[in-house]
Amino acid sequence: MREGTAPVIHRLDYQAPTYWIATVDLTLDLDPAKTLITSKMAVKRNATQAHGALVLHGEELTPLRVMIDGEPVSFRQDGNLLHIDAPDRDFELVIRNTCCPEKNTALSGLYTSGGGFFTQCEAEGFRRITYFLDRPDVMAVYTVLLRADKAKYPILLSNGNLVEQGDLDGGKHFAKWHDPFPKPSYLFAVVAADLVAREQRVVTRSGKEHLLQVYVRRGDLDKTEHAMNSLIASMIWDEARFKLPLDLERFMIVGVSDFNMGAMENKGLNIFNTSALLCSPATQTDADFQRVEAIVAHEYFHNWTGNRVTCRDWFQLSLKEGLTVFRDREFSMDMAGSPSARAVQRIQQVRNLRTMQFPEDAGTMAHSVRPDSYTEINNFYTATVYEKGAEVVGLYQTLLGREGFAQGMALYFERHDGQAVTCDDFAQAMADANPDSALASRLDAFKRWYSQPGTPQVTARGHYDAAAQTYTLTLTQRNPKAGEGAAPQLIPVRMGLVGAEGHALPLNLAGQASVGALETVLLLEQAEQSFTFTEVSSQPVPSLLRGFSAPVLLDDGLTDAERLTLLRHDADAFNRWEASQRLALRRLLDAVQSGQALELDIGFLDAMRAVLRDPQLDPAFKAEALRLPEAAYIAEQLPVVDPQAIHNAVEAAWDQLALALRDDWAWAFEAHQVEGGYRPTAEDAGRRALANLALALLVRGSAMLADPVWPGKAYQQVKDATNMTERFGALSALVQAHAGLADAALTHFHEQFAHDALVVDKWFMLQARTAERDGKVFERVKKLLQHPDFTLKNPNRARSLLVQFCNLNPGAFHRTDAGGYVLWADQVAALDAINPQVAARLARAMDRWSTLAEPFRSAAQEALKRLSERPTLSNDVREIVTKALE
Ligand code: 0A1
Ligand code: ZN
Repeated sequence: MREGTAPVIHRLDYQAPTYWIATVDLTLDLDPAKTLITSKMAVKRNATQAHGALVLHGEELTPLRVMIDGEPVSFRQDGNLLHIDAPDRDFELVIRNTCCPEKNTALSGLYTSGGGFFTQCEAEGFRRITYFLDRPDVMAVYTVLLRADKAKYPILLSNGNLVEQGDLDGGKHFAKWHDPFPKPSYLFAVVAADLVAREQRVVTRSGKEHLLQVYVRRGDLDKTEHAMNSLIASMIWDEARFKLPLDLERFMIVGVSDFNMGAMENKGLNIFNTSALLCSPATQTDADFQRVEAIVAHEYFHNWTGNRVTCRDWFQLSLKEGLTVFRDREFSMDMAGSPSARAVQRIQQVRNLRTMQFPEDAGTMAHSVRPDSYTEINNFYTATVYEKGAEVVGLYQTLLGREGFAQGMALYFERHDGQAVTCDDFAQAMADANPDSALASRLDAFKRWYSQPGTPQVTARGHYDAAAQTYTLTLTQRNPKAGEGAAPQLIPVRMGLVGAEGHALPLNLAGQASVGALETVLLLEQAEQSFTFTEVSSQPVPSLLRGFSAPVLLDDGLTDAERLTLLRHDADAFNRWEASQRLALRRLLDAVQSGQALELDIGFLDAMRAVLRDPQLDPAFKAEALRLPEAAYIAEQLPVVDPQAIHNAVEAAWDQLALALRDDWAWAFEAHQVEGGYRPTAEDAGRRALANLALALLVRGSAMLADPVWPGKAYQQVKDATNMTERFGALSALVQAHAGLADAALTHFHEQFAHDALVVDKWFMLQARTAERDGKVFERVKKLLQHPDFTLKNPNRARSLLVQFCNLNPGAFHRTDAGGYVLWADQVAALDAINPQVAARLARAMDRWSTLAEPFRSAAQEALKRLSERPTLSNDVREIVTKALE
């Protein structure tokens, strides 16, 4: 645990290091209690910087000795820095030190899990293995010798290629690995464990052969097929779309159960949380299959966007993360196939952005895509850096087209392969590859997306002049969170006009070449701009921000009738969904703001029924359109937030949807059963999603009507389902409806899957995420903290109960008796003593406390204060609570 106040690090203070490290020869004698590390480094003077002491990072290490060119030298330790009087020239540096993997519960650096050794070095974990210039601009060629007990650790892995292996005395063995690509220390990895691998040899377009391996614990091998298929699909896609081939003979993925994040892109040796890797129809849902595919792709794509071209400093994190999320999204959309399935992907991305990133961008942790300062970099692996960062990369593609974007990527690699660069370098490559584009002429304005925090608020108002047959659209933008002096951002608004009968109107816009097109992209670049369309024969309905063409909050000022037109007729599937959400949102907000009980009107219910019954629409789309907006997104529309009022409105809306459409849900459930064996295709998953939604509403309605039929069916499905999507769907239906059979179903489910940690995580998660009723969910969560299966030591388990409850279940967490906040403060403190990174995520449940209504606001502030007064907080948690109280 680090104590005291850690310094704030500023982006503009960046300086190149005094020394570079060209090569590293590491020897690790692996022992859980005391691992011995010997590091031999070729150190090079950086002539551009003034000479000074060599200052290396090191944390929780015991130094044994330091030698320069073979001679022992003195060194001085100052907190987490090691000062060495180093000569003003190139030299060889050898350092010997030890660390203690089995005590490393923070899971950063070298740690043990399930009897094996694993590493996690991003962002600053390498310094917990050995002393180093642990910063991403120091790129070295690594050779790694691993020595360990052969029986306990039969598999010894590191980055690159295996050069040598063999037996040693005393039951030990060794393996030597060499990675020819210079890399920053955060991409270093080691695994030593008793694992088995699924292997596949593939030949890529260029004719090169590669060995692909997925390593997991014995017994999990049958759950690796989907990951392997996803890896192969990713390789093929990246070569086809961006001409980016695999550059290694061997590409390895390893699963580990104790891991702070989803997965890590270490060069040639990706390490995965088992939750992001293992897949079987019996134990994982359709959503899990999709997530595994996306994360395997994400880590694989990092090999170019992140590893071959890396970040100069951590302020540039979105350079690799925003870009790689963009790439994995494009991949997932291509894999989904049909236009409708692509739209569903986009809908899910936007739902996620609105519930996770929008609140972040409005809250106490708001930061720009390229932040200006941080205390603990681990706190900046955020929805803003990842998801908003990906939206910003998407803006390039919207402005340049697919071809122009691909050319920008090609120039980026031509210029920067093998370098550590900045977001500016990326933007410049995009502009230079497209010199005549709207981007190139507005690059400075565009780059405000990197520097200004906050979600821009766009308003759109249209005026139709029947006599002149013109339609004038006036767009405005403001971004209060970006602060004084913030300038307008470049916002591409993809749009079309829909005629009264639902047909798309041709667009004739003064100054635009594409006369008569049915869709165009308007560039909003000033605080206010008007666009006049001519030859508009009747009053149109504007369909704006199609495909969510920019990450903004749009006030379109449309009436219900206009939204119904879009819901029925818009050529853009995303905006049809958007219309459904806005219709629901308006009703929910009216109820919350008026303090009146929510009453859904016939018009809305009929519209929802029409969506459900529409033979033209895909089931996956229907499931998205019929889902109500999330509480977190509703809260973002309000200046003062009463979480209980939102909860009550949402619950009432579900109740009324359940009862009013009861026959339709019954039809939908029956009509969308999937016959035959399980396939994780978009089409089958869509049918299951709609059937699950229908079942949830049928059970909900039954609970209100005291009708035993649907709960009975759901209970049977929990017992008999042949795949986890249907089994968990039925279990969720019972639990979310607080049905009488819920407890029995939960017990049955737990007994059946008690041996499978990832399924037990789901069991905790469901109970923590259940909508509150009479305080029962809160009581259950308190009881689950005492459950023998619960532990704070495993991040997946801690998250599945605590993050799900505190961060993602506002209706249960925010209590007038402040019970949720007390639980939160206690658990953050307890978790912080074990794993600061995971504790800091939990700490973020209070990000939006200052907009809460009383009595929540004062109680939340009180809990934050009490937590902040604890003397032993980690830097991670301290930064979060300090910012919350600022
Ligand atoms: N770079 C990884 C995510 C990651 C970040 C930090 C970690 O430990 C603190 C672990 C993983 C990715 O984007 O997939
Ligand atoms: Zn990433």
